[in-house]
Amino acid sequence: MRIDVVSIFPEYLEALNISLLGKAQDSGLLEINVHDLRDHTFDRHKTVDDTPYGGGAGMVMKPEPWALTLEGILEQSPVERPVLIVPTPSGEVFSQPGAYELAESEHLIFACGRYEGIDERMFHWARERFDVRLMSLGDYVLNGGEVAALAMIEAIGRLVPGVVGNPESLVEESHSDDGLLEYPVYTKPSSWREYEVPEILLSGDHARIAAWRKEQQAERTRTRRPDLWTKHQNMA
Ligand code: JCZ
Repeated sequence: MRIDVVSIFPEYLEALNISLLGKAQDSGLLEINVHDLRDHTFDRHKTVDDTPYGGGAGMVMKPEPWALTLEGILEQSPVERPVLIVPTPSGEVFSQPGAYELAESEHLIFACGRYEGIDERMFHWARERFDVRLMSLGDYVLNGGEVAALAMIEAIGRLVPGVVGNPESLVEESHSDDGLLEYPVYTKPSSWREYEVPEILLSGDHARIAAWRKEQQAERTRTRRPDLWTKHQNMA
C-alpha cells in the first residue's frame, strides 16, 4: 500500500517511521511519503492561508498549493482515482469497519488542514480526480488534521497483510469483535503490592475463565459504553 500525507508540519508525521509502521516501510509492505504543502508556494513567505471571504475569525487555506501538491502525487499514483482522506470534525466518523475497508486500497492520500480549514473549491476540484472522504476521529476539535491522520494511518496500516507480525492477533481481534469491550488482563506477579489477580484466572478451569471474562466484558460495556451495550443486546 502507498500512503501520501500532505501537511504544513511534516515533522508531525515522523512518528510513522517507528515501531510497526516503520518496520512495514523497511520491508516494503508500506510506502509512506510525507509532503510539505509549503513546497508548492511561490512567494517569499511561503503563504498557504488568507483571510476568509464574508468575514469571520481565523484564516482559510488557499486552494492552489493543495492542487499543485495533489497533482504531483496523482502523477505517481498506481491507480486512476486514489482515495483522498481529509480529516475534519465535520466528516463521517472513522471506525474499525472503515479501517478494514480502506485497508483494501492500493493508494491513500491524507490532506491535513490547519486553521479554519481549506477553501471549499479545493474539494470540488478534488472530487473530479479522487474519491474524496471527509473523516472525523470523533466529536472533539483538534488544531489540525495531522493527529487524526496519524491515528487513521495506524489503524489502517496494521490491517495491511503482513504488517502485524503475528496475524493471529488480528484474527483474535476480529473473532472477539462481538460489540463488547475487552476483558481485564493480568500478568505476573500474582500478588502485587496489596492487589491480587482474580483467583479464577489461576484455577486452570478454562470454561469458568471464559464465562468470567464474558461477564467482565458485559459489565464493562454496560457501565462504560451504554451505547454499545444497547447495540449488542439488539444483536444477541
Ligand atoms: C484542520 N482544524 C482537521 C478532526 N475529529 C477531528 N477533530 N478535529 C479534527 C480536525 C481539526 C482541524 C483540521 C483544522 C481536522
